[in-house]
Amino acid sequence: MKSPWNILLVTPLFLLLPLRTSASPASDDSPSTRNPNGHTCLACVAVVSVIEQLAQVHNSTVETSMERLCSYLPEKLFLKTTCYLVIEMFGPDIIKLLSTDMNADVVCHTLKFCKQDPGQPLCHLYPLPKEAWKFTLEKARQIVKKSPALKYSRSSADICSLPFLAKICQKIKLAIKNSVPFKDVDSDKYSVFPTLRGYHWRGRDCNDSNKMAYPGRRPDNWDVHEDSNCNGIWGVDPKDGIPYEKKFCEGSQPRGIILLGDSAGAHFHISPEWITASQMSLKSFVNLPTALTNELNWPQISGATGFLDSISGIKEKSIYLRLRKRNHCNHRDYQNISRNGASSQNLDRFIESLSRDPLLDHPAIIIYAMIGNDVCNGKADPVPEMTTPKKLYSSVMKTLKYLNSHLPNGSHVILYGLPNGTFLWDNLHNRYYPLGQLNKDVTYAHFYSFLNCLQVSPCHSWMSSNKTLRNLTSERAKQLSNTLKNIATSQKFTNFDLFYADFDFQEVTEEWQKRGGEPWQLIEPVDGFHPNKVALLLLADRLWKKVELHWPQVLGKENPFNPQIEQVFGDQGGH
Ligand SMILES: [Ca+2]
Ligand SMILES: [Ca+2]
Ligand SMILES: [Ca+2]
Repeated sequence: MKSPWNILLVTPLFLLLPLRTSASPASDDSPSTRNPNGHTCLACVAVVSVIEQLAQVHNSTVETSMERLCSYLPEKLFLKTTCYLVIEMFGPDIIKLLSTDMNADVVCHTLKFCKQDPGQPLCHLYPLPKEAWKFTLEKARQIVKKSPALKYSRSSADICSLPFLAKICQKIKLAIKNSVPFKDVDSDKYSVFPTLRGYHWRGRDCNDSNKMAYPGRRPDNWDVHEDSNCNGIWGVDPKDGIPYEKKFCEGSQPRGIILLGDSAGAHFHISPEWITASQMSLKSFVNLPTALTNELNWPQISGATGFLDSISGIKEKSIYLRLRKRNHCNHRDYQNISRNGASSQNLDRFIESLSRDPLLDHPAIIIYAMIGNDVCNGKADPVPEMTTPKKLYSSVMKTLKYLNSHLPNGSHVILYGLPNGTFLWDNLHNRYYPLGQLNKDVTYAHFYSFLNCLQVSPCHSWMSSNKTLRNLTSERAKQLSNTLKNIATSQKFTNFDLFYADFDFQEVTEEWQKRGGEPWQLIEPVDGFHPNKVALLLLADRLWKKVELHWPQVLGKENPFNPQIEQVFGDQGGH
């Protein structure tokens, strides 16, 4: 093991971050422009905080609390093994430092996971120690002076240099890079495997050894012999000799739903249980391997393409489930073409992962929802990095031309506007951040400023105490929304009609409040940025109602044969 500190990055909390969160560029070639130590520092502070707080909650030693944390982790993806390796390496130092009342910031600076570069501000999550920072740090350094762990180089971070992790790392990287399923025997871009861009992202392949059988295609010979479009409907009615696909679906105008989105569309979510010591148990990390192999996204329960029963506690359903309910012939016809960090400026790097044959497949509803990264980034000066209306215009036109040559005639494209993100600061800044709840010492204002200091914020300009900057960002977002609106009203394409819809977060919040909810309950607690699953479903509900009212042709008709389909085919083979 030539660089054992990398192990640390593979413990769950550490993995959350290097995989790039929402505002990171979708490309793999631009990390040089970002603070290379930022994510490492953030991850270290999170893990050390959890260890410290577990000790506090259970009134145990630091050593016991580290073992407790590792014991909670699943064996899958070598998470538990890796955790024990990490405590073997860094445990003795962490024990020494935490037992002399050093906090997580001091520990991570002492162990050199956090670094203050000359001329740069000191980044810290917790209030600074009472004694001068330099003095405290010097004291801490003396404590671990002869530690072997300090000798290892912390440069050239690569989480995947460990032999036993190389394989899984490669799989995840490949899935991110191509945005197509890792396991796909017939190469039709549909999979029988859930994660690694499999059927959590697009309808399950019902025959993975036949590339002419996949969700969304027009049935081949009315699916007399096999289910060529994976909607679970095939064969011939013995009573009259008519193929079921013809009988139930002909003229029902089937259609699929395709989202072109960012981390919000893919439902980026870090479970608060993973960093909240008081709630942590064996159950907390059960879903971690699934999340990691989905790039920390949960498209299977997202607002656009979610197909699993929602555990959100609200009755609203995803756009896909509503389309399926309207016409059971649409079963499994969904694609979530989203990426963390996606924006109008980098969509061209993965739009080719979209799968639709203009001649063989049914038309589709495409939702273009790049809702944040054109105005959001983590730079110290975020404004110059924002997309201009002119740049947006030309990249969206390029995307639409691409779609026009790849979509079946009769498709529909909806351009979704950008939100006004000032609600983030307004609703969160004085609330306690998950890591700050136990001791009431870290608010979202502190957390945001820590992210901004490290230059790893998903959206420096909205997650900021600077009101002028927040307003300027909203102003730009509004200009970009107007650009999208102008495109939708002025441009015509041969293979689809084009619409624009506002991102109605304000309205959704008001509706939520009418139900007795609070606005902060709609925001992801750990990143303090993304809309959570409830917000996504409420937004989907709002969009659905708008489309149904103004452009009902987009959704198609209700299929009168739905009850018969249920009777003959049950759940149509599930999802
Ligand atoms: Ca396949
Ligand atoms: Ca297939
Ligand atoms: Ca079929």
